[in-house]
Amino acid sequence: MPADYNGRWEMVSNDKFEDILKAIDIDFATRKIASHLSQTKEIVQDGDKFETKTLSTFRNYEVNFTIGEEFEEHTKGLDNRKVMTTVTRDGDKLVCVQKGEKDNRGWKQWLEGDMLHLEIHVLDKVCHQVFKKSQ
Ligand code: VLZ
Repeated sequence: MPADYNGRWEMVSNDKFEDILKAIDIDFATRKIASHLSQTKEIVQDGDKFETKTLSTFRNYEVNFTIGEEFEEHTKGLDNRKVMTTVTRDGDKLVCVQKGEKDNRGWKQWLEGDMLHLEIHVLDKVCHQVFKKSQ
């Protein structure tokens, strides 16, 4: 049985998110707001298909993907770039590569008990977020 990411996940920590925002050229004022937001993840997973929503009081971000299928991701409301995105599995981990203007861009997501971990990386910056299952 692959890891089950279905559900609603509430942010409990967000380490160095502002570094990521800076690395993707988000302006100072937006960074100050965005880095203090509590984010909620809503994930609907059906086999290899994922529908994900990252929600906050300031902005929401939605992205849907199928494991192993490259697609063009428009980072709407973030840095508004187009990247070529592929999400694969490494055991129970999801590993995302976002090819585009910014090198080494992507994220990894995994479960530890009822916690969801997300590590976001761009250039030499790494952010670590933890979410707790709420539904
Ligand atoms: O996560 O792609 O969980 O499948 C932040 C929105 C979204 C609120 C971050 C802040 C996206 C707005 C992270 C800042 C300007 C992401 C994937 C893995 C989604």
